[in-house]
Amino acid sequence: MEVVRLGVRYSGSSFPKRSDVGVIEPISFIEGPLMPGVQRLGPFELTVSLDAAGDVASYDVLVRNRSERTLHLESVVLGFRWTQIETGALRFLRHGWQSWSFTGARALDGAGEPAFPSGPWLRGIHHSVGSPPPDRDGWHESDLVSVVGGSSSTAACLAGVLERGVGTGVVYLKPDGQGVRVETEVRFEVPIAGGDLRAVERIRVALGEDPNRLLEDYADELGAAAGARTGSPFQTGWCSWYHFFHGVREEDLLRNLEALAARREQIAIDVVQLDDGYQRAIGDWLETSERFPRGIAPLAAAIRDAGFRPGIWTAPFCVSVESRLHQAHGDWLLRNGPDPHRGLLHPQWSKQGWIHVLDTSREEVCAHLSRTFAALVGMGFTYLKLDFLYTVAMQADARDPRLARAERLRRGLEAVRAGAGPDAFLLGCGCPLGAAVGLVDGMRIGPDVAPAWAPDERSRIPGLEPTTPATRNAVRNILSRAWMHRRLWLNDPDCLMVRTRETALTVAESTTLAASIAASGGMVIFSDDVPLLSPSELALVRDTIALAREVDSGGARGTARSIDLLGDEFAAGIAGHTASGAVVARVNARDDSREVELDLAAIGLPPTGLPPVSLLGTPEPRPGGAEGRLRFDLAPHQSALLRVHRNPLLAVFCDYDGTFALQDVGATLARRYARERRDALFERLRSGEFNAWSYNMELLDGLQLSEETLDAFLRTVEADPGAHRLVAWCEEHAIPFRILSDGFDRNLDRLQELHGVRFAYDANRLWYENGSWRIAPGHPNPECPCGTGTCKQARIRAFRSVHHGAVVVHIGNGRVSDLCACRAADVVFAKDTLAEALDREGIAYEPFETLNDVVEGLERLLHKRTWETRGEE
Ligand code: 9PG
Repeated sequence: MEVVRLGVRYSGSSFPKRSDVGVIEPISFIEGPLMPGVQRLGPFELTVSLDAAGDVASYDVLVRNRSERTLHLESVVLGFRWTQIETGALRFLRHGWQSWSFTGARALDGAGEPAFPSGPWLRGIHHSVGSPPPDRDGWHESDLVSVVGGSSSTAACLAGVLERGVGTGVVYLKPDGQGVRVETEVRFEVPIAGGDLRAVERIRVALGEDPNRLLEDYADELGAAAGARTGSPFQTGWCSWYHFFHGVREEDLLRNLEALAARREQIAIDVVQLDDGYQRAIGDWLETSERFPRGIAPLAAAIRDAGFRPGIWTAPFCVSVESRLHQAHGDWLLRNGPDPHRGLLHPQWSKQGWIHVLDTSREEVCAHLSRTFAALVGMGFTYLKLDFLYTVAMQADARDPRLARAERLRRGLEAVRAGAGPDAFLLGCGCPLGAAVGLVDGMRIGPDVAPAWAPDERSRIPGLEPTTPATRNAVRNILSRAWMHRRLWLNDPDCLMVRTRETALTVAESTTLAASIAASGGMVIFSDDVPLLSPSELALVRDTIALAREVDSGGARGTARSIDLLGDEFAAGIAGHTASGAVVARVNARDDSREVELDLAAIGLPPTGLPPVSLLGTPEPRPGGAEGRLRFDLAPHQSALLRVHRNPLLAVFCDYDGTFALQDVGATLARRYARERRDALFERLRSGEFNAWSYNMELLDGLQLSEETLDAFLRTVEADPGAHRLVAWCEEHAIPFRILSDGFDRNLDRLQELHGVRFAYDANRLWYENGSWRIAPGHPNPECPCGTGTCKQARIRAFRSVHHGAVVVHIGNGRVSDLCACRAADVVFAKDTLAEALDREGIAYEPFETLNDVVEGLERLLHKRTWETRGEE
């Protein structure tokens, strides 16, 4: 990697004009060499520090206006040249500015970024700049980050901006002889007073072999620096938008709520989210249209009483002229010279079509946002979909021009968060990606899906084809932005739709959507009219949820990787890895039938002797010649989804209550909140009149314990001092780790979030209905005398049947469910009543006090096992 130049784009006039094509005039560009230390460039002094380690270099730059006048600071440029390319045509990841923007691979040809066929205002909706600077002619452009590589080599180069909500990063690239010019440009677009200093967002340049790996490492650094919120539980839900659209009525929501409650056995989801269509006007989020005559507060209550989490859509920064907000505070808007700024054109939202945007550089606007979201959360809406967020970060005039565009977004989101509180789930949508890290819990990572594969020809706007609502467009971004998941937030791939009526999607197409979501491990929110779904369609929702959850629980950070990310506009597929295998989608995004290949070894899945299993009814593979190579015949837009197993040396199963956590959640709650019943029932359990699950049903089903009281109790539960280390140790050694619990999913989800740890688990189900507990067994086994809701032995046997040769470890403390597990395990770590029971039965075990002791025991076991396995070869 060569360093080329350091440049500043600025204007000597403190209030330069942005021309109607979005270009600042008069503008100057000055440059010097890029090197650590202090240098003067025109009226600026720049201080560069470099932190280089191996194949990664990080640059921090400070810009100071050393003149006495206020200047306009447009951007700071760092230029490099990458020369280590081996062979093959160059391709790069074109990453888009906001959620909906195109993200896919392109050829790094000499033509540069294709000219945008519509005007700069429209271009500015999906690109961080409406018009690129004229000197960027012939350069390719990527927002935030890019990675470039040779199509037939294994060398790749990443350049990315570690945005912190001030500057907006763009990466420019162009071929240059035998190399590639790679430049980052951090845009401020703010006045800088004489003597003032601005810190440029850190720049990361890295070389490596695998584009996915480079992006993951970049996202790790960005997430850590920006305090990314990555610990929310796996999200499942239903959304009104993609069936009812703007026409949604209260009765549609209530009918679906009822249908969801009636089908809870088949599909267990958490969130029920009302989308666009309920509000009185854009901007008036607390008032409803005539289709919601009772307002939204009773809906939140109905959703909650039915046992779901209430969710609602807003476009927090958008304002229509019809709104009361506009009437009362027409002066709160971003402007464009004399006119209010236009954030979008939406004839269904406003007669005049144009939608205006709140100016979050005003304190009173932020206070209004906080109040609005406090009110929504107060009603019970704790899942908040925040849409059209890009509008506040477009090029526009704010009351305080010193606030950069990204800062306007950040201020606005901070105000929403302040009102909504730390526990609300904020979902960004239509949101510039870099600036939102650390504020949102989930993020839409692609264009809208639609009940059609391709964009509607009739509403075609030149330049917007890759971003308009279309399932094809959504799938493309699911495949290309997998690396963000649980590094920056939880990825929202947009809604699953499985219906076969009232849709133009074929079964192959909706299954491709399902397969891409499943293998990505992202959120699963579905959007169909539930009463219309057939049993097989419901099964597709259920299976997609189960598979995505499995991938999501495969690691603390996202484990899904694009297959051949740079090979074509669409990646070839996506592989969601876990320590015990992978869920792999191979996608044919093309419009013709094709025979496609999948090289399992190339995606890190060595052969195990067990054939891969086709999922979601997708095509079976054929052997593809060499070992580990598979072939599929795929129809247009069809995918194959496979489960591939691994053969780990060890597998670790662990009890939760009293083992992973110090307290026993269920037992403590029962003693505290149902003392008398508990004592009586416990006697009957002891005498053998009840089995463990009937005891749970009698005691806990219908338990009147408010969600707030439960949460307050869960906050007091402590993890074993070695718990984090145990999970990390297993992840580091690619050893499957799974909690087997006769407790409840809802509590385990919350405790993972509270403890900042993530694991896969099997457990029983718990939800709230009308304020009381409802429970259902997770994995009962009528054949087993354990009588629990989740038979641990059966779970272990199921694992063993597809992972031959693994030494299975169980860790536990209880004499019922854990004793059952021990009968299927090879090695047992035990304490408390489990240890006593094993003593009585003469079963060998290793005693332990904390999970730190267990890690040491596992360390010895792995050592021995590695040695033995090598010996056998
Ligand atoms: C509600 C919808 C849904 C959806 C959001 C967002 O480019 N466009 O014209 C465009 C229109 C709508 C849109 C996205 C893009 O959808 O992503 O989930 O909430 O708003 O109006």
